[in-house]
This record gives sequence, C-alpha cells and structure tokens, in this order.
Amino acid sequence: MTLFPEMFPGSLGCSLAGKALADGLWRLETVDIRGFAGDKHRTVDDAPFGGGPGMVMRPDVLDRVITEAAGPGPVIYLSPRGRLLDQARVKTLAAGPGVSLLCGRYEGVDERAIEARGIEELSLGDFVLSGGEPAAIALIDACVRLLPGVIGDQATLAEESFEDGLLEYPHYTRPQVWEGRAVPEVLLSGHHDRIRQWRQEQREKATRERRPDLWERRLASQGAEPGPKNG
Ligand code: 4GY
Repeated sequence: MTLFPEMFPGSLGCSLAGKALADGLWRLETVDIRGFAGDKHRTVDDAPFGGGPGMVMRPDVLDRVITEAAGPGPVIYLSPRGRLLDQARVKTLAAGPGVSLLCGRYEGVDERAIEARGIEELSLGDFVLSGGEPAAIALIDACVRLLPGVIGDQATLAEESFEDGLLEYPHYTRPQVWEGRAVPEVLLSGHHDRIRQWRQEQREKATRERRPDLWERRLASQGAEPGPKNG
C-alpha cells in the first residue's frame, strides 16, 4: 500500500527474488493508496493538527485501503518509531501466510489509524528515509530469500549471521595476495578443524568489537555476568 506503486517490484524483480517471483514462489500485489481517496481531487493527506511542517496521511483513507486491500497476515507500518526489525521477526513473517506493508510519505500517517487497526510498527534502523517504500522492499527481500527453493544451497542459510547471534566470519577469494595483502594462512592449510576454529574466533572477535550490544545479549543468554571482564 503506497502512493508510489511504480517503485515496485524495484529490486525485487531482479536476481534471486525476481527469479522466484517469475517462478511463482511468491507474489507481490501493489496497491495505490490514492485510489482510496474520498474526493474528486483524490486527497490522501492534510495539514497536521497543532501546526508544524509537512502533511499527514488521513486515517479515513488509510482505513479504506487496509480494509479493502490488505491480504492475509499482519499489517505492518514501516517507520523509525517502530520496534527494530530482526531476523527472528523476518523468519516468522516468511513462515506465515503473507504480510501487508503500509508505506508512509510526508510526515507519516495519522496515529489513530495505527492504533485503531492494531497495526504493527517496525523500523529498519535509526535513520530516516523519505518514504516507507525502500524499507518495504528490504523487508520483503529478507523474507523472500528464506522461502524454500529461493536460495538453492540451504547450507548458506544455516551458516549465516544471527543463526546464533554472532556476526559472520570474514571471507576471502583469489588472488591469494592482493595489493600486498595475503589471505590468512590458515585458510590455505587444508586443516578443516583449524579453519572452523579460526572462523568461530573471528566471528566472536568481530561481534565483540563491532556489536557490543549483540555480544552482551549473547553473554546474558548464556547466564554470564556483564561487566569489565565479560563486557
Ligand atoms: N528507518 N525503518 C523507516 C523510514 C520513512 C516519513 C514515515 C525506517 O523503516 N522505515 O525511515 N521510513 C518514513 C518517512 C513517514 C516513514
């Protein structure tokens, strides 16, 4: 549900997601919110009560589009005010019957529409897009790649980040030396146990250094005490 239906399928028409779309492994229906306006000028927004800049999307228009056009599964509004999206939510959505995504523009939507219709609000992160559409495309992409048959190699999915709350290990390919930088020796050794151990250490180091929030959560879930030693 968008004021810019021409933004879809966008990147979802390309690569793995696009092939899966063409193969019928998933479907995308784009609904033009403007088609649910109530007047001849097809008005969907109005000035904010209380003043301030910009325009707000009208709750009556949003109610009509949700009632008449939402599919099976939850209705989700993508905004920086939402709970942070994570891989666990993506997995649940991908396993479900579908999802209806409401894409905001301008200053956003009238809060009453969100409340009254029990709409789930999710955020991709602490930054502001000019509209919900790129976030919707990202959410759909994350779900579609989990659908059976979209990614050929299931090992790729099982091994990746967030399966166990750690970031991925670093990857290397040819050339063996590039701009004076050699590939870590252990990866050329053929010692698969040592390679596995090295990669696990690299994952832990990267998570500790780059995402202390994930590292703390992992320690907490293992019952460790946070602080200078384990922090
Ligand atoms: N960040 N995560 C995000 C976003 C655009 C004004 C409300 C985000 O999910 N969506 O920045 N969305 C805004 C634009 C209306 C949505």
